Amino acid sequence: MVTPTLGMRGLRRGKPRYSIFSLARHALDYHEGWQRAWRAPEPQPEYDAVIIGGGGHGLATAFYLASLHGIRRVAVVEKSWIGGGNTGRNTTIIRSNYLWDESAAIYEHALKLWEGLSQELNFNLMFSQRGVLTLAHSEHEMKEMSRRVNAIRLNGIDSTVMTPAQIKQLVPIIDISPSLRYPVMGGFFQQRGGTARHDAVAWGYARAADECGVDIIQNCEVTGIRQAKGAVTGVETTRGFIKSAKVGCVTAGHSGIMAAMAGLRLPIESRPLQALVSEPIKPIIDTVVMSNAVHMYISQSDKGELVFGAGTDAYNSYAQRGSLPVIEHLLASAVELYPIVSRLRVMRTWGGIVDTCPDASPIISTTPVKGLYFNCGWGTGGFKATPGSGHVFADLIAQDRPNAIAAPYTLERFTTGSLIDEHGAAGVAH
Ligand code: FAD
Ligand code: PYC
Repeated sequence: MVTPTLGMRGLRRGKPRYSIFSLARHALDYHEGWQRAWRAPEPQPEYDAVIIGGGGHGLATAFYLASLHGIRRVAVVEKSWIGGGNTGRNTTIIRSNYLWDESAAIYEHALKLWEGLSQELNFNLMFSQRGVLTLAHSEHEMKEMSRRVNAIRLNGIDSTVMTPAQIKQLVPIIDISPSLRYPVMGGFFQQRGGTARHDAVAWGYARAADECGVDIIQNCEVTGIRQAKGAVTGVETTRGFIKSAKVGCVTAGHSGIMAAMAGLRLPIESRPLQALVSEPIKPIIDTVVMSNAVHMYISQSDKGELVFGAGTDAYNSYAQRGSLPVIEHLLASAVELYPIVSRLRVMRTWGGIVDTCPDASPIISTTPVKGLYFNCGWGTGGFKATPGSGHVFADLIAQDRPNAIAAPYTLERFTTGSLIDEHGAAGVAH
């Protein structure tokens, strides 16, 4: 994978700047003299829109604001480095097999964008439609699976029910013996689902946004949201005040803190979510398998590491790490379902802070403060939504009203009661 400093602008315009010889030369020059893939500008005193949070969602929002809505005086303000939050910490599962129509609309919108995104950004996102299989381990899960697959198909989204024998054929390392604590009784498969390289998503959007004139300002923490007469006027940052009549907040696990800066309270809880990888090995699994009942999922990265994830830790926290019992539980389940795993060593574990709403669906909304918008609450499942989320949020910021896809996700649903309960679809990490 090329690093973001390699400078692929020449390639973007169809004029290759790097031949095989120059790549070889660069392998020896310790990355010296490489062109930056995006600028490192000083914050300007004023922008047409400020996006707080340089994760995938924030960067995508800025890109679509500039490229689709012609709002080019945009800053993305990131307190650390872009992609250093959940965007760079997730397990990269992409799928659109949700239960409710509202969810199908937004996640399928995102999946369709994923399908052309490497081309659109001219950045190899390593998007791989290797399929996502969700296992059923009980009679209850089998019934729930039928309901879910019918709903998914009614929305025109691909989903196939599989028997244990078919699952064994797809995933030879799985143990399907009926004596398991959580026996594999069946599963459903979305072939168009898969994975993508998470930090490439941040880099690809950053480079494309930068090319549209967006200022990406790293190491710049927002410490306050200024408002006057019920409207936002800008943000206080560790690098000074930045004036703007439109501020979009896309800070995932920190959204509650940002809302408090504006005197608002969001129906969100922030919790740690953990994942881990094994040492790298030769390819042994070429799809993604999720087990909601045991809160464990597995895939294999292109580097060969087995990627495992767990459910959330049960307590609220802003620490980007979780507890050992969750990892122990994850590994016990992994060893039981995939016995080969017992012979591997864990290479690293990490955590991110996920922002979860009571219905496990996101918030894409205006707020009582004019010009202040929130895009958050993606919880354990927002990576897959990145392009769709940025696309509809840019539209909301530009038009000051949600489009048809975003409309069900405004804050009003918490007063009207029109919740979109997706705990089941988000199940594996809950
Ligand atoms: P982030 O990438 O977290 O970006 C928010 C940014 O805001 C951060 O960079 C942060 O530094 C910045 N910020 C915060 N406060 C401030 C401030 N005051 N000033 C300036 N900047 C600020 N989703 C899936 O779809 N599939 C998966 O397989 C999956 N697996 C996951 C596994 C784990 C272990 C975790 C933690 C999450 C997983 N998710 C998954 C969820 C997914 O990662 C998130 O929903 C998604 O990445 C959120 O993207 P974002 O851009 O909104 O947030
Ligand atoms: O949303 O598919 C998902 C997911 C899997 C693991 C974490 N989130």
